Amino acid sequence: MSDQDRVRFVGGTGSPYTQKMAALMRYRRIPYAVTWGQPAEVCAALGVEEPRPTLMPTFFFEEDGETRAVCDSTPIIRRLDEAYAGRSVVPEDPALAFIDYLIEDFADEWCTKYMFHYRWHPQVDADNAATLLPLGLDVCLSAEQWSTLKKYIGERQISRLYVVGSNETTAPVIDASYRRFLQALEAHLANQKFMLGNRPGSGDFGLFGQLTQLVGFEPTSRAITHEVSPRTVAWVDQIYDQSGAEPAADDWLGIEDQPASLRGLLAEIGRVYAPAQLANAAAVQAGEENWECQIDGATWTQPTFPYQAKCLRWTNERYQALSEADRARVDGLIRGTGVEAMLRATD
Ligand SMILES: N[C@@H](CCC(=O)N[C@@H](CS)C(=O)NCC(=O)O)C(=O)O
Repeated sequence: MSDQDRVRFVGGTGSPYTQKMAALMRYRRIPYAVTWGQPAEVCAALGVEEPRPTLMPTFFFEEDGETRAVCDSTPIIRRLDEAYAGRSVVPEDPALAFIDYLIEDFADEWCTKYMFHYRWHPQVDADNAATLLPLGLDVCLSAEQWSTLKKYIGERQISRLYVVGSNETTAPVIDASYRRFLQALEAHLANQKFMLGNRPGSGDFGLFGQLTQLVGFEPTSRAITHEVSPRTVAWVDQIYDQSGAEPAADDWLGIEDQPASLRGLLAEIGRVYAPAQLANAAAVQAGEENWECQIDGATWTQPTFPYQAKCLRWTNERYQALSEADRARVDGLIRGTGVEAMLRATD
């Protein structure tokens, strides 16, 4: 194998999506080369046009003899699934693949609110993150550069807490949701190793990415996770490197055979993520810059995100693309969880 056969990507140790993809590459046994740094700088060094927006991680793929920089882990996972045979993270059963996709979407778009909130809302965590994140990109920073970056990153990110809807009103809502999410995982992991059976799906990697930070980086959420779900703490260590797992086709559990504990996770998705997604999509449609809705008994306010409206549309398209029989199987699993509301949206 030559170095050119390695899939190159760049991101940060403190970036959940970068950790998601690095763990995926290890599990899939895809040779990779990760650079810990700023995507814009690596694009410039390679003479490659930056993706818009430029996010962590940024992947580099050879296309028609040219290197192209690409972002967004969810489609990249599907692209890698097509390009590299075996050890797929997308269940063959379309109904199960839909549930896997839903869990990945929830991890990427809602669990990241837990991550960002615990990282920058509590003072102790904000100080920890502002101190360590610059070093995660360059461990040799001079004291002067370090203190400049610490101030810059800390001020910038704290001022962006509103972007994920984190504020004094929503702090208890986020905290309660994180604790219920952990209780659901604690119950579910007592039954099986991964969300949908005995092999990991894309949803597991999505959750893992956010949890690397929630368990491994932010002091407040680390303490909560140890208190509420020791199994989650151990799971994060294990999913970090699943290169030795030997998955078999029947390691995916059929929808009908999933333990009741899976519904705990789906119920959290329906309780908090569904209303947020619906309110955001309605605001995008109405051309409003902000949205407000009731989530778990509190008023949630945040800026509108066209990308998250697209996520809702993609979820719906996947649901609608299922055969009638598979839709009925999905319906049977999600009935009463609140997820149904997301699948009625037609934007
Ligand atoms: N949907 C993207 C999200 C990636 C993302 O948001 N990455 C963050 C870091 S974890 C980022 O680069 N944010 C840019 C910024 O904060 O300026 C994915 O799945 O890859």
